[in-house]
Amino acid sequence: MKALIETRNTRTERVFLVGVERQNHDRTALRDSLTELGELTTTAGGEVIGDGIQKMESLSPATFIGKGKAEEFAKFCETNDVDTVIFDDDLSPAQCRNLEKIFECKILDRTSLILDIFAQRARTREGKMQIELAQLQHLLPRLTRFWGHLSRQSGGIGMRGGEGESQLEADRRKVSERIDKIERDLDAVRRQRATQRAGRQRSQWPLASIVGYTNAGKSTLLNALTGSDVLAKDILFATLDPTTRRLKLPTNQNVLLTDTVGFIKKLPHGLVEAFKATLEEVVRADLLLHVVDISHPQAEEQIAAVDAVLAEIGADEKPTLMIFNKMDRLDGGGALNRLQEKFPHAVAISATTGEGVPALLAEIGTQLLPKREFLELRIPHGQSAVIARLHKVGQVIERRYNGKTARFKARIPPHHHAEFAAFIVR
Ligand SMILES: Nc1nc2c(ncn2[C@@H]2O[C@H](COP(=O)(O)OP(=O)(O)OP(=O)(O)O)[C@@H](O)[C@H]2O)c(=O)[nH]1
Ligand SMILES: [Mg+2]
Repeated sequence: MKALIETRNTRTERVFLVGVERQNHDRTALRDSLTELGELTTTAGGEVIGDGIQKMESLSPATFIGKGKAEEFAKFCETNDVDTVIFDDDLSPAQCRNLEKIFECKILDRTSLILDIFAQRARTREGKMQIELAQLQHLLPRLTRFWGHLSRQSGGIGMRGGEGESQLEADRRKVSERIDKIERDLDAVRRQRATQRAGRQRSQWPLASIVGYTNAGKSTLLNALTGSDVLAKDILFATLDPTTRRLKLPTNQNVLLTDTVGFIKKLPHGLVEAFKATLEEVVRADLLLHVVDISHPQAEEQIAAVDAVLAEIGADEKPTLMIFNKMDRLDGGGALNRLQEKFPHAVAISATTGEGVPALLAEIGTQLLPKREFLELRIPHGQSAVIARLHKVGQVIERRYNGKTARFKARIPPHHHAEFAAFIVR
């Protein structure tokens, strides 16, 4: 079955952004949020023509911003040939419809925009299915507005759909069938993942997951540590699908390192839901490596946004190593000093120059150490296979031979405990 919502290139859309300044909220935060919305728009292939802010104490249930303000913005949009207006906050389907009547152009919210970028980026079958599901669920109630007089304007950002629109129009049932089908397929894919995972579980290397705000340098770090070549680019959401690589620490300990999708402020809940399977790597990790772009003026807010998503997926209690990246871009130490005070164990690095990476590896080793159990063993010389095995899976710290047995002090991964149980002295 063909996807109902598909990605296709369209001409550069002219976009106007709208933000709301609420009482007691500071203006810089809103400005930064709009700047980010602008970056998201560019990432999606649009061109920002301008933006407008309205100060409001309470939002209008009908039109989100005030009707008068909306009309004022609409006039600007008409004069400047704007195709699409994007709101920094989520709109209800009714607000979308009402605003569309005022603006007479396509109205999107932040969530639709992020979903659209994800749709463009998804590469694996699972990624594509997850995103299509989230899009169908989020956009479906909002799509209705394009069925009327504005149907000509559908397509483009947030609305990329091949045969989609007419199909939707013709038969809503088809959409829910499609949702069912994706859900079934996703189930199958997830079962397959679980099998792969079980296979990996047998190898029992500890798992470390790289998390962080989008564009923090997660993929660059994975590449630097493991010599892989995951796409690392100065765009938002360069990575969608997780990549796992083996990392051998200087102590010879092996770690499975996963790079995955970046987080963002106001990450749509539906998307977190949709990506739960992908993010399972994060949930299952023994250690989280939280990469922060320390050169970003909003570094602290970004840390908070990442923590919020971690809490949402139930991974906020995990042992976490804070990594302050892009040290090479810092000139003054203002934000760095403040954040180092807050996170005294953070490791400062530059993933591009390699500065601080040896210290990072040592710290990862230390953090994962409790994964190994310290044991004293007595093994008869005759059991040479067991002795060889011990050297292979463990780290022998001390060895003494007396008489017919050899005594060892060694660290071994706990899942190998059973193999040596008969020989443990202490
Ligand atoms: N100057 C400098 N740039 C860096 C460093 N680390 C990463 N970058 C750059 O930052 C940009 C984003 O890097 P990525 O590795 O793609 O970031 P990411 O966290 O994987 O981003 P997403 O996958 O989009 O969420 C790229 O242009 C990198 O070259 C660093 O230590 N110093
Ligand atoms: Mg990446």
